[in-house]
Amino acid sequence: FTRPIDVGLLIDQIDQMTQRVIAEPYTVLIVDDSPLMAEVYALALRAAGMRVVTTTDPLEAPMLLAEQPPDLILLDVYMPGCNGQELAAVIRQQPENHSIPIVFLSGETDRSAQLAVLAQGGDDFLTKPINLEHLVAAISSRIQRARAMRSLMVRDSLTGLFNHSVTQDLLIREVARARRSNQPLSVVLIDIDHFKQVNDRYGHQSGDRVLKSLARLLRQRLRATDLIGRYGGEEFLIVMPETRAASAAMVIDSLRERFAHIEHQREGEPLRVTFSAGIAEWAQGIDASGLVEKADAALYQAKRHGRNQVLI
Ligand code: GH3
Ligand code: MG
Ligand code: MG
Ligand code: MG
Repeated sequence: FTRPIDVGLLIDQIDQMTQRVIAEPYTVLIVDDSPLMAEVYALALRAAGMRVVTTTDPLEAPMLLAEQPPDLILLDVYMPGCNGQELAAVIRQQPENHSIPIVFLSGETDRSAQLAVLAQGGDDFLTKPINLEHLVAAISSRIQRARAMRSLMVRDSLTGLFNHSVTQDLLIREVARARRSNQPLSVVLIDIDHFKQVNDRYGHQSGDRVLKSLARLLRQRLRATDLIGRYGGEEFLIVMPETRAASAAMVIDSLRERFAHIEHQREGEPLRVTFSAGIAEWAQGIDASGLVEKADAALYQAKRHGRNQVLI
């Protein structure tokens, strides 16, 4: 080669490509008492690449929502048993459903009736008969914005990992789940070694690149069910459900080794960085903050014993 390959840039590009490819298809829940209408809308949305679940029974909707929260709910207004307006109010009672857009689709053309329905937590009111292209466009743009908004609220902008407060919420949820299911749960606290020196010697931008590359490594190598958060500046918290501390330690130690070998600097001085990690396993009587404290104590020991190591 006459020119060295810019590995960092290449990985960034591949990362962006795969993120685009593995981006989840939009999912829509259609609630309409007419099976024919439900199927017509579903066909149009599926043709546009969306995943669609339909039900003609409004009473079934809350259960479907709990099973798999959709990106958007397309809701008929006049249905026997429970109308769309009542259903929207019920859906909005659940905090986890607050950010799901609800779009009403109905033959109702009376303005004040439409507004009354929207007041129950709807985001838009489309009228039947509707042009299917219009339906697809209206739904995709709603979902696109809802996803962007959600991502802004839950993700750290530098690394794309969960931000501090979301990580904490997820940990609390997982501790409750472990308590209920009596399954093991491990928490890992990672802290980059001598990171201040990295910034001082190589500049803040290089430091940022190191943070991104660690985030990328964690995302690529951990399980889809592991929750990865940027807990502080150069601290990462990983929640590993159904995992014992010993197996968490094995996984994290192999990541530690892999990370330590990454050549971060592209030109000028070579730059290698290490991290230390502390691990704690949930046990009866420990809450989320107690678990983080235990992981932090193990991390402190790892630092004290010379860094670049993983301790339980
Ligand atoms: P130790 O091995 O004991 O953890 O030493 P350390 O230098 O990593 O620890 P310290 O807490 O003293 O320094 C953390 C540094 O992380 C200081 C801060 O400037 C840097 N930092 C925090 N957030 C960011 C960031 O977003 N980007 C960059 N480049 N640096 C950051
Ligand atoms: Mg109807
Ligand atoms: Mg630190
Ligand atoms: Mg540090």
